Amino acid sequence: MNIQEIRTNPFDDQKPGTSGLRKRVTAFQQPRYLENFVQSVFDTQETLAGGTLVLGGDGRYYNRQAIQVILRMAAANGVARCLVGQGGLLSTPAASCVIRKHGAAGGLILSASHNPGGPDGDFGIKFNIANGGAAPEAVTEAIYRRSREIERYRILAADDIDLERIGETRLGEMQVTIIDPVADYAELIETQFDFDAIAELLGGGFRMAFDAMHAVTGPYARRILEERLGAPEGTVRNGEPLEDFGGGHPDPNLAHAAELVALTRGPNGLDFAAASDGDGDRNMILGRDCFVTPSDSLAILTANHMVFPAWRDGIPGVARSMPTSRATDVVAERLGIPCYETPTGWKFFGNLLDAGRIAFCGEESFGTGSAHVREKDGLWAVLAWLNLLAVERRPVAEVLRDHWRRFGRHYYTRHDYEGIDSAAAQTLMEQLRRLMHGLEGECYGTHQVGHTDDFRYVDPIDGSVSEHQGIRFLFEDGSRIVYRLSGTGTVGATLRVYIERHETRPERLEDDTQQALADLIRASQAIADIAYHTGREAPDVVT
Ligand code: VG1
Ligand code: CO
Repeated sequence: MNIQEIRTNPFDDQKPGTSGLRKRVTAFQQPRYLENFVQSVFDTQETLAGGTLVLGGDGRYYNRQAIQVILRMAAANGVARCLVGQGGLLSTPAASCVIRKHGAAGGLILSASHNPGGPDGDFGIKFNIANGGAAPEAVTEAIYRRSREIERYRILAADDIDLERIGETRLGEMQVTIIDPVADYAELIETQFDFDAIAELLGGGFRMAFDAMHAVTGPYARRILEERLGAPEGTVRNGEPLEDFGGGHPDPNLAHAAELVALTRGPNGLDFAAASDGDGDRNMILGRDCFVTPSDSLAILTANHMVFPAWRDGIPGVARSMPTSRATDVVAERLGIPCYETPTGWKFFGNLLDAGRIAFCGEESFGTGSAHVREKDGLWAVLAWLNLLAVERRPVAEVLRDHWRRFGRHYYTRHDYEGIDSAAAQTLMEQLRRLMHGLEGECYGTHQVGHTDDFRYVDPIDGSVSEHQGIRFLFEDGSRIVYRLSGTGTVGATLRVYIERHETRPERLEDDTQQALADLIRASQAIADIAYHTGREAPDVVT
């Protein structure tokens, strides 16, 4: 075996954000950049030596090169076995599933999620632990600390291995198994839902489309929706994973999946449409002439958990990220189960899921999932909705309206101010932190500020504390405005402002969201002096 010890020195920008280390492709192409981060993982995660590592990514530009480097480094660092998705592909939820099923010590997932790909786009790498979930803060901190003092990395001098041929090979002393990226996941997901009912729905004139946005979910959706459940060929659109996602932005929202949205409009619109993101963990759910917000989706799935075979006998609890609307809280209260509120980022659900405290969890950012894996799961959400519709047999819009009539409606919007100056963004947040308590009692239109705070999370399972997770303005009438800075951007800073209001008067339930929130939106801009700090009169993206 020809193991090389290569001298290196630290980069100072390898601090993982909300979801791993995410940078421009050009940053990762710097000599030693990827190697330093990966060696920092091996240096701090001692169970990897002698253990199994899962490896795969969303297929974006640089995926294959990175996989070859990581394989050689894994071999040189004593990993016993590496499971790699064929072609270097593994969706994020599938990677989580494979880690759990095969008792791996961890996994490395290569993705920048919904960020654009290609030579001028973004790349990312994320370490997942043995429970299949993204590493918690203590682990990412240790990796980051190591990256600041690294002096050498280890790599095997060897040729590239063939990522296409399923089966076993060796790299030095390490066994490499190229696996079908879909098989384990497809087997698991079938245990969660009533596949017979869904197949019957799809065979009975129900019209749907799934947009894989030329990202990783194409092969998964084809196998499960078309081959297994009998949806007509062509149901899965843009199903070929491409290195640049066909030039698109693999972000399933109303702006980036506009073509799909158009298919659901008008009397001839599809009954159902859905999309997923670059790495397959996000979802967008549409019905004819309607869009289900991710916050409502979590609430509706929670209210209807008994239609899912895996949860027929009840659910222990649910969780949502703090900025996600409180629609699920209302349902949980009615069901008499706890609803936990965690900081942004799926990793914060891990302990609750491991402890069996929650069945479902979700984020407003198009993330929904359950205890079947430790990542959010786009196809899980799509199948959950199909399972629900197979039982309900009525249009999505009716399911939605019926939910609002029973629980009230949480008008909800997120305003993003993107690519703003990082220092200006910090100043804005610091000023808010200083001013917030003084604004308690102030009135904005008819909304009076009640309590304000800077969200601090104490993990109910291990007691770990996460500070400064977003500034909250809670109004006396139950409305809420939340401010936080994004932890996934690669240029400047992104300010996210989350605005919500709970409406229980049935005669007011049909309003347009931006209209229904107009005075709170104005308040959100005034309270934080957004125009002054950012020079922006309006948000760049409204969801
Ligand atoms: C965003 C979302 C957050 C999500 C994260 C990763 O983070 O707001 O809810 O968990 O992306 O999603 P931020 O820090 O930019 O707000 V993904 O699909 O990149 O794994
Ligand atoms: Co994603």
